Amino acid sequence: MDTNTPNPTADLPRLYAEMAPHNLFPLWEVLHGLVTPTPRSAAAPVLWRYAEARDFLMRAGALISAEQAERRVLILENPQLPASSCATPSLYAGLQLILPGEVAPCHRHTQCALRFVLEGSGAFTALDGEKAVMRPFDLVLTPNWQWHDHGNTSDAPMIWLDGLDIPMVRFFETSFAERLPDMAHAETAPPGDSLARYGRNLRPFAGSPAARRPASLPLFHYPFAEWRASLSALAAHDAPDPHLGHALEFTNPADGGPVMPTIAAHVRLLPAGFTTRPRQATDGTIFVVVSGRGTARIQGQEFALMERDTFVVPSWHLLELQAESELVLFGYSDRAAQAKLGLFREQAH
Ligand code: GTQ
Repeated sequence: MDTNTPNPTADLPRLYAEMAPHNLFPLWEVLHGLVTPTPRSAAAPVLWRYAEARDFLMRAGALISAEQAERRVLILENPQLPASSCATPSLYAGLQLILPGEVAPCHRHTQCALRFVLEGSGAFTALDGEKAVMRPFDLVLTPNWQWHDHGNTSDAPMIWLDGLDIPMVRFFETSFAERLPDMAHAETAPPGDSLARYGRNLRPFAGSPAARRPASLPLFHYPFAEWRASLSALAAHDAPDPHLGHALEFTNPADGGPVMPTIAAHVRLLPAGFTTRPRQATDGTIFVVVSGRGTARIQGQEFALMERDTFVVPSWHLLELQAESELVLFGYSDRAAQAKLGLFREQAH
């Protein structure tokens, strides 16, 4: 046989083997997996039952203090993303427990966080020394690089969902964090101060003393009582959107955009008996069931929904929601980041 005649079947594998130690690889073998015609999420649809997770969290509560743990949290990890601490490839979710009398010490980091209260009333998150007193299904933000500590001065356990952009910050390799020497930040404003100034379509009158909060993110507490009343008002006279039900996004009053630079959050209400048409979107979303019962069909896979369960709808998976009783959901996703990067897409069917 002529040894000069190319023989790709034998020679290409040899070429690959010889290149590999030089950190060189053939694109044509992997291109279709890199540049896919539509998103192929690595994440799985998954649901965590609140009652089950709560039992484990309370057991942890008997074994380690919030102070010892710094943050006593059970990570909701996607089974298709093992050892990643991710709920979706870009987002983290965890259930945090603070027992009566406990504090979670003050720190700050470049990750953005939201808290969505699941149980308990009267504990606080303090942001740069201003407390937000937390009640069930309140949304509280701790945007990046702002000091925050948590404390429970009530007489019952307090549990909330932590939603953070930990995987995005890890991807960009931009994590910085530090502890305040003190357990708690000194009080800088009375509880509710920012909500009073910015929470009701108001802002400090031009010429008033300089605002204390950063101008780009003045508001950090979105109480359940307020967002729920808005959903009820819509449901009283509007027809639900066929794909979303009645849906409202939480906004940053400074610019009308999503609540944080990377994370967008919204709530939706489906009337009893309503079923949504299938919809898919590029922002893999983490949902919490606030109230009601129903079913989520995620790319054909069915999950029964009960109050305070958490579930993941991965990128570009078809979602159909069915409400047995009036169903109220909270959801957060990386849509804020995707929109800035020109990547967000959705498709209604
Ligand atoms: O409260 O700052 O669930 O830094 C994970 C990392 C909560 C927090 C988490 C965190 C926090």
